Amino acid sequence: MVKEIEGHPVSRRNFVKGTFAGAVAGAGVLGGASMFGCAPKSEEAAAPEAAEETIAWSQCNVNCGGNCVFQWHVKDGKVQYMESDNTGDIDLQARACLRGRSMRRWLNSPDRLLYPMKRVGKRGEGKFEQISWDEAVQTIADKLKYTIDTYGNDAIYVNYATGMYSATGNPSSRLLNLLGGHLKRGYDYSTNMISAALPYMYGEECSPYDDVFASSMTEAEANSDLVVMFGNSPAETRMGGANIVWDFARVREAVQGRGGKIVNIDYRMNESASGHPEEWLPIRPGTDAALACALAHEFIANDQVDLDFLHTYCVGYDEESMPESAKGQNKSYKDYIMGTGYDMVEKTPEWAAPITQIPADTIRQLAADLSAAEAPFVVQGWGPQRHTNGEDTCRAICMIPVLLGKIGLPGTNTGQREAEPSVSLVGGLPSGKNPVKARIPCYEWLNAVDHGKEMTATNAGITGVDQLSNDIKFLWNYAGNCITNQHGDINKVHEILSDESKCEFILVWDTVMTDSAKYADILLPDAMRSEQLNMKTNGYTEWYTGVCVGGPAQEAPGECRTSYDVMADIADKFGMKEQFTEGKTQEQWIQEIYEAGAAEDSEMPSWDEIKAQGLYKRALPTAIGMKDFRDDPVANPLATPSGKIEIYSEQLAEIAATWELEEGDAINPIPMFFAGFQGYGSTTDEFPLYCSGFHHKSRTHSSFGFIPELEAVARQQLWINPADAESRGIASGDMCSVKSPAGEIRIEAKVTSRIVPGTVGIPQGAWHKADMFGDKVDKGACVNTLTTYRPSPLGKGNGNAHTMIVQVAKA
Ligand SMILES: Nc1nc2c(c(=O)[nH]1)N[C@H]1C(S)=C(S)[C@@H](COP(=O)(O)OP(=O)(O)OC[C@H]3O[C@@H](n4cnc5c(=O)[nH]c(N)nc54)[C@H](O)[C@@H]3O)O[C@H]1N2
Ligand SMILES: Nc1nc2c(c(=O)[nH]1)N[C@H]1C(S)=C(S)[C@@H](COP(=O)(O)OP(=O)(O)OC[C@H]3O[C@@H](n4cnc5c(=O)[nH]c(N)nc54)[C@H](O)[C@@H]3O)O[C@H]1N2
Ligand code: SF4
Ligand SMILES: [Mo]
Repeated sequence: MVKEIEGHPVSRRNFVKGTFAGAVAGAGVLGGASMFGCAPKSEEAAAPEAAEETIAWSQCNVNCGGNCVFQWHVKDGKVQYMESDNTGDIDLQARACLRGRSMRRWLNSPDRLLYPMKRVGKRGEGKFEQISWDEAVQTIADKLKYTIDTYGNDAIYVNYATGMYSATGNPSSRLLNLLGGHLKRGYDYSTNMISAALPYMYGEECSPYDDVFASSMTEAEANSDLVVMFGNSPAETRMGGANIVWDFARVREAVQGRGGKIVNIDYRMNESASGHPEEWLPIRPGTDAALACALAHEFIANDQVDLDFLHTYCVGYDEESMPESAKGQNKSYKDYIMGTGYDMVEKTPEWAAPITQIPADTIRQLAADLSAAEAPFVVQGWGPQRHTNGEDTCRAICMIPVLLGKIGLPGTNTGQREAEPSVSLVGGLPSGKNPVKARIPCYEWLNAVDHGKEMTATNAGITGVDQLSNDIKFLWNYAGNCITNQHGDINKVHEILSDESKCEFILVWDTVMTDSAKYADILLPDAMRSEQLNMKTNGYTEWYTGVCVGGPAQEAPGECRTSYDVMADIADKFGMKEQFTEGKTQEQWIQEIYEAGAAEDSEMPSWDEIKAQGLYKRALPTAIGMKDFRDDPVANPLATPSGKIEIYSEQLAEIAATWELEEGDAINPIPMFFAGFQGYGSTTDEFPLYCSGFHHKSRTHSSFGFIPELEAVARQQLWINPADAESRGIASGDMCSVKSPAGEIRIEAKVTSRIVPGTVGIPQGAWHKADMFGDKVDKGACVNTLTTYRPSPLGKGNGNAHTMIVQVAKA
């Protein structure tokens, strides 16, 4: 007997047995819930011959945070069509967006990799030859052994890769740790700058993915009267039912319903503001800190700061609250803003207007609205921090609620991204212990290939050791496209990886022939998660926590195998198969991992029950960031040296004094406006336009980028303002050349006043398509052909991902 579980009908069974209609009857009515790809259920046709069908549950395992639910309808061993989540409360349905709904096209794509291959052309040329699994496994084992014997385990590096999230998803570390470990990696490509900087202000436990330091959107919905969003577009980056786009629609309704408003600050009118143009506050990219400083100026000049809060909860606002080491030097935040310290420039709205392109009066109005709001909910996406000055920008935005003392209270937020609680119901395959001490910031891998042994703690943010003792010689790349496409400066990557004496061996393991795959020495085909038993707890939705178990829906094509089995075979070459598998199949591991999770949580169904019902989920409570600290700062201090919010960080001052930085870079102890490399003021006659990026609806990064139907829905286009287009004779639909100091792309123009003049915008993740042995012009319009490889000052991250200078011409 399957027990009654909240949000899930008891009648669900794996086998539909002709009761198809009855089985979904408990699913609820979906009226009006069709926004952003969450299609109403009525659009999903019932199976014509339901009696012969089975349902296999699975999930979308790419990295957009949703992990939305699939119900594959299977007949004769082949997927017929997909239904998404139609179970339980309609507010808790993890319904797939259009990308997830195109997953069948991925599974059945003619572009699938079908067998192991070895490279026969030059790196980057894309010429491969089929080999046997045994040859592939033997070659990898031989190269691993050679690398370990010749250089040591710290010459092996597992590249950052986010293509596939699943409980048994990526056992690479488990395997390599058995062999003595591998060079470690820190940060990620999503949040590198904010992850590096914000802990200096809010404490080292502060994570960009939690509900302790950030409030949930549901809190804004319940209590806020003003939502101010910096570079945050849930309608693009948090699509699908398992994400917050639906909640965001409810936030708007609730906030406006109580007479409040939404302000969406972005260099383009993003999809979240589209249809609500009055909400858009256009800003030049990379200048949010200048806006934040001018707002601060207004709060201070008009006596609107919460001095009690600043003196009780914070360090460094004014002279009185400065740490001893920095007293008497005019180094406080207030000194910076009011022009009595640092650059001695007063950060008035008139100062900020030409930098931000926002009129001074508009800045004054926003300051007045913020200080008048009872519960301002200030929230930043990760767009503003993905800039060369992102480390200052993210802290500068957080200063807004700090100055107003609107933190830890109902309806407020800390200035971070909305909470993304990782309430994992189940864990993953244990990865064991990695004995290698050295760790590099993940974006530094290319430098570590090129000149790893020169990299130190103070010139490259190396931790664990003072200096690397090896260059990277073996690059292991599973389920990622960050060798080229998603990294930065693809032309530079090509140059460094072409020299086979540097990185001697590259393993790429994917499901399709990506641009990164062209650099592989051995290229392995993977079975998709819908082609094996899959289990995944919820993504980073704040809505619900859940777990989905099911599959395979159909057999993997060609010679595709599960990576677990292949890694067990690699372990076998070292006589370590038993240690790798512990005598268990992948299925047995999944059951064990599930049962360990269920043992901790009395509400979770049993293994037999979850196998029968596929999905278990429940709502999460709303969160108010830093509530405990606000309630009692003595009992619940922050994990900063002072236990308080550090507006001035002595640790950052120390780093600034001791690290070796690239010319023009800076690390600042207080959050300042600092233009950054290729930022404001850096355009030239040759490159007179700013250029920035954004995450696009038709792809998850480069994933789904080969599916023509999705490209047709939301095309890869250059956003350009009419003022910039007309002077260049460019009309919508024209093919353009975009050149940066790093490279050149071809892209179709979208002439629109939805972007600020002087800046062009390019959706990130398009597939790089260039003749790397010819003109290198990228006809696929990958933004990373244009980015310069320059790790950010503090976190050594991909700040350049959204900061570029370019010229545009009709091609
Ligand atoms: N300029 C610029 N660059 C960026 C960004 C930006 O905004 N601007 N964004 C950055 C961010 S935030 C991120 S997270 C990274 C993401 O970069 P990546 O982690 O490289 O993400 P994807 O491009 O989605 O690549 C995932 C790969 O996994 C493969 N894959 C999917 N399923 C499976 C599977 O089951 N098995 C295997 N073996 N492979 C599978 C897909 O085919 C795809 O090639 O990109 C970063 N790069
Ligand atoms: N559809 C889709 N969804 C995704 C992904 C995807 O590739 N496609 N990727 C997923 C992943 S791994 C991540 S990390 C997240 C990324 O989530 P984010 O990092 O938040 O996404 P971005 O699109 O880079 O930036 C958000 C918004 O900031 C704007 N922006 C860029 N620079 C600036 C700036 O300097 N100032 C201001 N005010 N605005 C700016 C952009 O135009 C965009 O509208 O999205 C996730 N969701
Ligand atoms: S791409 Fe993201 S939102 Fe779309 S179905 Fe997959 S997990 Fe859900
Ligand atoms: Mo990301």
